[in-house]
Amino acid sequence: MSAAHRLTPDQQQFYRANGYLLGLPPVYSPARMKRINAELPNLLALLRPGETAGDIREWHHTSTYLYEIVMNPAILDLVEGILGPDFYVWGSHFFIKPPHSPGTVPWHQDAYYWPLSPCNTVTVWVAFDDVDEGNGGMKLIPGSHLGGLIKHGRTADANATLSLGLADGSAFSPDTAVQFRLKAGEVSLHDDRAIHGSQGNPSDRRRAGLTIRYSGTNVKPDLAVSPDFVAHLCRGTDTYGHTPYAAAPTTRYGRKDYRRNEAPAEGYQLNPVETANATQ
Ligand SMILES: O=C(O)CCC(=O)C(=O)O
Repeated sequence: MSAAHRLTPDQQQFYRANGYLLGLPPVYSPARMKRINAELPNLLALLRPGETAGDIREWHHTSTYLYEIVMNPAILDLVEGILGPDFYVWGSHFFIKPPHSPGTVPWHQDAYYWPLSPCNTVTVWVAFDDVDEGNGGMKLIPGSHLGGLIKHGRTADANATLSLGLADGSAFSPDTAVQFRLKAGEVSLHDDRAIHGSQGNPSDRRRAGLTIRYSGTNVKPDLAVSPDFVAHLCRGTDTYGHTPYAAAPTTRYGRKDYRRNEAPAEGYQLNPVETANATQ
């Protein structure tokens, strides 16, 4: 485990202004990350025919292997610097692009999909591999979280791994995007309204990342839309009582079973509040 790092006022200010943060100290040493990667096949072995690594969503509820990552104190320290002392974790989702895979992630804002209100969610993207422009690393439009939510449409990109996205040039300029570059064991942070996406991976290198979603305890899930929504309190106390909490898992590798129609393939539910308010 790597040494704890508390965000500096400058880092907090940068995140507030730009909607993302890079340049953080690693949360796992190379040796630890190697051991984490060595265990990953045990999780992949639980996938059913037709499923891909992208179907490993919220398995931190059922696998101590992932629960330990989402509860890593070095990660929680970073999140606390953004969300403050009281927050929970509710989401985890692998984005793995094998070598020579065309799959793209279209430009999108996470909050457009999630049945959560208000917008107060941070994603921690944990690099399982070195990621950069060569293997389809993520890109993000700085400051785009400040402009509100934009209506998403069906994407025309046949390689897209999400069904909805924002067309290039629709109310933002992709030329201003920042390329995320991380070493295995490092993380980036991004705001749930920041526009981001990624290209395919033409390289010989795998590009694997685990996204983890943390929300302030003031965030209320719409349980009518996502009746299975459940969280784990990470830090502090929850005086709001909006969110159901689950017990920690006890099995090293366990899969979550999805209810029929529970979630579309991309793993998000459309956010009824935010889609109604989105502007074009
Ligand atoms: O890993 C990627 O390329 C995209 C990740 C993403 O869309 C997300 O964190 O919401």
